[in-house]
Amino acid sequence: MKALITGVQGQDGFYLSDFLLSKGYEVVGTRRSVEDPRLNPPGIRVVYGDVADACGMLELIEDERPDEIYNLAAITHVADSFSAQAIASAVNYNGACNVLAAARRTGAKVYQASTSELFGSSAPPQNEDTPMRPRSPYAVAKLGAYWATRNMRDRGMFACQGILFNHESPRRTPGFVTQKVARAVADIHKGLADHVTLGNLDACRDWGHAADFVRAMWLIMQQEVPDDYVIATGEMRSVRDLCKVAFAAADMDYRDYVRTSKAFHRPLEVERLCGDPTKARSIGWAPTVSFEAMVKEMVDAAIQSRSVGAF
Ligand code: F7E
Repeated sequence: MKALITGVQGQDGFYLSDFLLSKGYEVVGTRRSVEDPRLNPPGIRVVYGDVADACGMLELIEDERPDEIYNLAAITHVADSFSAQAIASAVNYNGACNVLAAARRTGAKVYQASTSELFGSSAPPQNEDTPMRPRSPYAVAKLGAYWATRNMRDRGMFACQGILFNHESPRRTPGFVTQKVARAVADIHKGLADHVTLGNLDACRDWGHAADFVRAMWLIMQQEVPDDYVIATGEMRSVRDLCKVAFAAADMDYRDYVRTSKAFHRPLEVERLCGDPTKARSIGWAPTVSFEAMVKEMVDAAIQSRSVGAF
């Protein structure tokens, strides 16, 4: 089996490549940024490819002829998308349409990376039937991709989606709150900083581990009938809870080090996300890493990286 992963240099590309290689797949991944070999997952072939470029995607997919395509390429920072609406749309919506259209020509199956941000202001717990009320340009573009995928499926294509809630790991970039906090703990622990400034500490998320969530992507792709699945742990924590657990992992009390600033608040916030993964459980998926273990892994990795001078 041959898989193509778009956006392979991101966190999920790394874990999914590793998982598919362990299953015996040949894996090709696309990168968009200037080539930095340190970002390439080991054991796979990485080629240039931008999902926003319809011709390029068609050529790539026709040349490579993958059996399965995992469309992970996206503008992923929700906060940044408020000042990049057109780019978010070009990549997260048009990009998904380009991948779907090309895959339809070759007969490849498509997994589209969907997101809990679609639920926006709908109250938790959120499942596949919860009304979608997006609250950012990121989520609006992803909602377009969600419907484009469903429409292609209704036209007979194998097009499926995971509606993934937040998922983290030491491979997360520091623009996301878990890694921002983990690295701040490391810096403070090493005496390199004395505080961290965050935004809304009351926002609540359902945080899982990326390694568990990429397994769900593959499982969704192996079903006989393509469908959409919420992937979540079913447990909700606040950003304040995150701080408490992360600082405690290095024997510190977050109240001594965490400050807040309106500068890190979003123009529109998604206050509470907590998924109901009942449908995913019915196909044999369950998370294995607890919130506490995931946060500790991130803090330990950040302290380790700081010790060797790298971030
Ligand atoms: O924010 C609050 C912030 O940036 C989580 C992406 O993978 O998951 C991710 O989106 C919460 C928000 O992730 C800071 O306001 C407080 O309520 O880590 P985040 P996200 O926006 O939930 C979903 C499922 C995706 O699909 C996205 O692609 O934390 N928060 N203070 C902060 N957030 C950040 N980044 N920085 C702060 O200082």
